[in-house]
Amino acid sequence: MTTLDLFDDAMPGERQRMGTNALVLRGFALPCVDALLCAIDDIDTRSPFRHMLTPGGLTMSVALTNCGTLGWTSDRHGYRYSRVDPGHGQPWPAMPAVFSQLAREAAAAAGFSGFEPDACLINRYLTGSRLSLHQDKNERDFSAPVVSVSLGMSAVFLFGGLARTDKAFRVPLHHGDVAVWGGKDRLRYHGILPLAGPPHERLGSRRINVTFRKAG
Ligand code: MD3
Ligand code: FE
Repeated sequence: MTTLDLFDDAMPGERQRMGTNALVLRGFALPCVDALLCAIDDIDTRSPFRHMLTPGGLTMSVALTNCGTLGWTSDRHGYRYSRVDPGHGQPWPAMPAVFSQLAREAAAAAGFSGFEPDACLINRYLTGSRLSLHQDKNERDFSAPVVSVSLGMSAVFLFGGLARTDKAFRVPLHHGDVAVWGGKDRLRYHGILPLAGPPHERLGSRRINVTFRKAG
């Protein structure tokens, strides 16, 4: 099987189930990509992408920024949500309306009505960047879903189980795809394989992932 075969299975408009409460909405964000990219540029000027340190003292290969009331941060003391950008001590940029509307609509399309995220993490991958297998456990309320939007280069998402050692399966994520995780699937281990493959026509050798959560 070639890489192309792997990335061939997704057509805009398709809904692919990954678990009982986990769904990929193929191409769901395509109609608002221009507005999303414009808003991300604006956020980057006020709270620039940066590589954070893990509690273990390693520099993350993924660069990140945030918008919304609460932003996810990491340093030697651990992972936490913060109301201010630790780079300059000011609040994170407000969540643009195009972001919150997309998150609400995608959550509703997946069966989670009334999703009002207060946290939006924006991850930037370059070729070779990866996110090792982890759980998202820093949020207060696990009953709200997580909504994520993929932009730019395609990536291979690893979707494991509730234990780190459970076998993980691979799900390709493409430009414009939106994924929604709720219920028990919300606490499954997951990660992103090292970014590889051809550059994206619009974003070059970059992948941007925008993740919405109810953190507070
Ligand atoms: C599955 N981000 O920021 S998509 C993260 O593409 C993160 O940047 C990846 O994992 C990325 O924490 C993966 C989003 C994602 C987020 C939360 C999840 C997938 C999830 C929680 C449970 C299961
Ligand atoms: Fe995660």
